[in-house]
Amino acid sequence: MLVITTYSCKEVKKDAQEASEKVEAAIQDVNNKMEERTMTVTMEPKSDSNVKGDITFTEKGNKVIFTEKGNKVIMVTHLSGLTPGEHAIHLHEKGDCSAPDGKSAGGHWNPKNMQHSKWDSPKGFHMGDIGNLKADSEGNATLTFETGEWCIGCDDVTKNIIGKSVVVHQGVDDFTSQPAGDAGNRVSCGVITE
Ligand SMILES: [Cu+2]
Ligand SMILES: [Zn+2]
Repeated sequence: MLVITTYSCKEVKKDAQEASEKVEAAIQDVNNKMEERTMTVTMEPKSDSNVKGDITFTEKGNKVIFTEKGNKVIMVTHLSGLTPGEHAIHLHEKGDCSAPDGKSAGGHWNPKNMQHSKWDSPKGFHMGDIGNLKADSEGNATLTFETGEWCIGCDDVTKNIIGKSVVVHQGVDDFTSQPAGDAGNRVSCGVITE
């Protein structure tokens, strides 16, 4: 009896071991199919400012489980040369930062024809209405923003951020004034290109 018990105990352990190896292999398989795209946008000074830095956009998701619809884009912004305090940051509709005042970037990216507002406002908002970031006493600012409403290079024109630009303003976005939150001069601009 004792021998049999020991034997079946070993069998159970072996089965458990095999099962956990199978689970690990399945997880590995899913991870291999995880989609991750990263791109960096260089922010250049505009309107005679010194505001520069870079922004990375990373799309993370899983085509197998969540399909592309469940993907998220994470935006990490690092800027220097700002005046201390809050500054508006948006995605604008044209991927053109050539004008010295940044106006070549056009208005806010608004593919769904909504009013300007705060991100996630129930009244609607522009797809470019990221909001404000805060610079410290040295003029440095960091902002991490994450959303499932954007994609990097997908077919949905209401989500695809490629070909748009990032604009940082001298002033604060009041989330109310139309069409752009009364945020003042454009002090930094960068084009989102593949
Ligand atoms: Cu703007
Ligand atoms: Zn807006």
